[in-house]
Amino acid sequence: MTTFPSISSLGENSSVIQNWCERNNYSYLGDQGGEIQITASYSTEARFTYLEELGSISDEIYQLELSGELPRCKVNIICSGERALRYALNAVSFKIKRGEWREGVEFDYPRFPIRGIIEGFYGQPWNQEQRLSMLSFIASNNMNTYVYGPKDDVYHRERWQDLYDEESYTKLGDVFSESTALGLDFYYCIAPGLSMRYSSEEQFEALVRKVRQIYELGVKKFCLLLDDIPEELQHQEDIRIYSDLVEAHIRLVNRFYTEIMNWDAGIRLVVCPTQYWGNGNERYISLLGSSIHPSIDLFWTGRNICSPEITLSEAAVFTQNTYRKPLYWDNYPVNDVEMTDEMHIGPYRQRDRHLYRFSRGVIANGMEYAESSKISYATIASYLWNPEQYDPEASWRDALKEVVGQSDFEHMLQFADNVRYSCLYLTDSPMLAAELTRFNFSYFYGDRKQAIDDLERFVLKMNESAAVLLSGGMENQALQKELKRWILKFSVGIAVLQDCMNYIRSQSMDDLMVVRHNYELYRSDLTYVFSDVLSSFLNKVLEEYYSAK
Ligand code: LTM
Repeated sequence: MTTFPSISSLGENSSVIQNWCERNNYSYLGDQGGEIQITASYSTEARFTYLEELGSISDEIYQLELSGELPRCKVNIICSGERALRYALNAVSFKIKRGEWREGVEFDYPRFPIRGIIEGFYGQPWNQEQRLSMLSFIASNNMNTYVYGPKDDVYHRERWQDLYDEESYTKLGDVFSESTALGLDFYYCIAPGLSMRYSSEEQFEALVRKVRQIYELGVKKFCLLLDDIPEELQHQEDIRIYSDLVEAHIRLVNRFYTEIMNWDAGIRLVVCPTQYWGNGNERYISLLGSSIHPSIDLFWTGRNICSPEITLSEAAVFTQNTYRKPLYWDNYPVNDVEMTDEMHIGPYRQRDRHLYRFSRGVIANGMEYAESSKISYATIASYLWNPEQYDPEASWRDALKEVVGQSDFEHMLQFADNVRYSCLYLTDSPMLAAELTRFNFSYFYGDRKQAIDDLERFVLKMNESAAVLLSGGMENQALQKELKRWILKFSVGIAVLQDCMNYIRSQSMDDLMVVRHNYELYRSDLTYVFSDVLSSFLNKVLEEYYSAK
């Protein structure tokens, strides 16, 4: 375990610094005696409150001045407020952990205004421990929003009219309090669309009563989710009153918004439309966008449910038709429904570097595997902070180190490099693919024995990593448990590769039979690892492409 330097701080913001230290495993020694002496002040000067680039007011800007060398040094922070102070402290911590401490001054701020995650997947919702750990993780990665909307929390969707029971209500309250303590915005989502009769006064009142229960916890940010429901009106009473679904939704959203704004002018509402993906100029989304209150944000997943890329022109079409910038509900790393054989731990990609100028922000939908989600979430956080400088590979390595721990990093990298496939990246295994390309070339045009030796060495290294990851001794036990299914498939794939090496070396038909037999076993397990990189090679082996003749 790394030991971090102790911290002291001077000034009126010491309680925030102390709180941050306690949550981030730094020992806090009061106003003197710490190895790092921090002084922090809030400023209302324009450069700390106004982002010219976005033409908006911000409370997330900081300046950090580092003097001296670790472990004895001084840090002077000037910032726009408490949130910005936390980001400055996170920056100090990153520098310590990554060994990047340099004397000097830096000024920084996030590019996307809304940067967060949604627990919005189908499947087992995170348990309370996972949820609280996730809040702390995203806060330490400079995100600012957590959205609660697990499809399988019955009170959120199926039994949307029922008030929370005492136990669930207390837990939700704790999640809200913890979010607030960490400087995160907490959004509560309600999803009445599976059964709601839009024309019913009684059901509208039930919706308001339910949301009021959450408001009484202190929550002021809500989402009305109308995704994944019938696209046509279902109830005869509604069909009689409304010409179509969008008319019912416009009426519902505006009425609901007016109602909750009467409670409190500080309330914010986000709506997830029934048509939440596409070009952004279709009839439903254009009518909804042009008819609901301009302060309501709209969730949008891009051109697809899981969009391979998000471009500026797509964002512009959405804005032209809905009169607001999209708030992206990005379906990555989620792996529910048809994606349950995949594990999405690769880096975030293919979102335009300038998207922050054309959108309200990004909320990334997680996997039910909380620890594994943290790997891609860390890369998303770094993209959202500064997309113009975002480097997916560098950020991914940092993320692996952070989530997996330094001691298991190299082994995890060997594995994770073969588990990158998703809608953002339709291939996999770049290291193995490069190794196989080298093998092919030198097998046919170079030194055949050397080619076999080199590939075998690479396979042995992967095998060693698989053995360590399966041994049960990883620092992050929860992660190991979640990934076990994929690590097992990885090790089966490696075993078949080893069979191939035996056959290529011996050229014996018996060895080829072993490859054939084990390849069938490998193929019968649908757990997705290696994408088609390994199977393309195995098919060639079975076609006797590497016959010595
Ligand atoms: O994406 C949206 C708006 N809704 C659902 C999500 O709840 C689900 O997790 C993803 C991925 O399957 N797809 C959806 O349609």
